[in-house]
Amino acid sequence: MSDLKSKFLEVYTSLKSELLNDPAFEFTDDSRQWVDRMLDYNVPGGKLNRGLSVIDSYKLLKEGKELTDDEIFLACALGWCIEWLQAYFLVLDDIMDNSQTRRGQPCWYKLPKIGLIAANDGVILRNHIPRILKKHFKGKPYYVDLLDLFNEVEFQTACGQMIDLITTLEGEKDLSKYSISLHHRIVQYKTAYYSFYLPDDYLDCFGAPEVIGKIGTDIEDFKCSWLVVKAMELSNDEQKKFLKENYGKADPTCVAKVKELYNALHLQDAFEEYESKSYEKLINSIEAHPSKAVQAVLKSFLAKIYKRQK
Ligand code: DMA
Ligand code: MG
Ligand code: MG
Ligand code: MG
Repeated sequence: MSDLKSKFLEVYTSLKSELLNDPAFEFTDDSRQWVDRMLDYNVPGGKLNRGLSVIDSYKLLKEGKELTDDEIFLACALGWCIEWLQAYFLVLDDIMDNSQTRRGQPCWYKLPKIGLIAANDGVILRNHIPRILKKHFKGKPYYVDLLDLFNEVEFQTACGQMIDLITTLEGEKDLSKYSISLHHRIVQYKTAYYSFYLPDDYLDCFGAPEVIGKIGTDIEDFKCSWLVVKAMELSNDEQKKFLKENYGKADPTCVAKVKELYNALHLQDAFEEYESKSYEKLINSIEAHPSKAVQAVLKSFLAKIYKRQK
């Protein structure tokens, strides 16, 4: 493990212990244990790309100047706030998407004795962010800006989740309303603001569950994914009819039929082409930015997601 990552994980342990001893709530042993287990299950188990990027970016923006221990701690704490935000959204997202697995284990709400208590756990996760910020950033001139930024990003992401969900409403399933612009609008709000833009739909369908840590549900859930939009674009009338008959059904044979059609339409090739074209476009616009330090931050982000397998 890199030094940076082990430092980052150390900070998790200390933030968790502060939260478990927050004087604003009189913990009992049971409630403390609940939160302890809930945090370990949902917060640190991902790739940590977003959290680690905060420290990476801070370093790059300091242009080689050595960071103090205090600065490293604060960058880690802020990185963890993003990981907490992500955990909050994922716990609730898995309930709403009726998903089974996440990060290589059953979704939190699927565990015995958890169920819909997970909904409140999500709210707790969200509320931990201002607790962390208050403890470590109160008194800094940018404290209010940090709170405001998390509020802003949460609002945009929640709106993205809303449009992702209401486009799949039962009884109104209509593939012909799915377009690339609707898809862009959904991913812009549900993913881009709190991380970066990319169609993670590709991995939902073609990623290996043991690698991506989750079993995709976009086809069953009638999601307006990049793949189904592209499939509609490439299909003839007969294939469109076939897609309409099989998309959005929980039946595994229907899901398999949709994947067969995706293969027949060579969507994997179409995606690769789309991905490399997007990469070129992004590199060009990054290189047009006047600051070399900002260019480095953006390129390091892009390197983390380009041709990713998980
Ligand atoms: C999830 O989108 C969005 C947020 C804000 C967590 P998604 O349902 O496509 O994610 P996943 O495919 O990981 O369930
Ligand atoms: Mg989901
Ligand atoms: Mg979702
Ligand atoms: Mg997805």
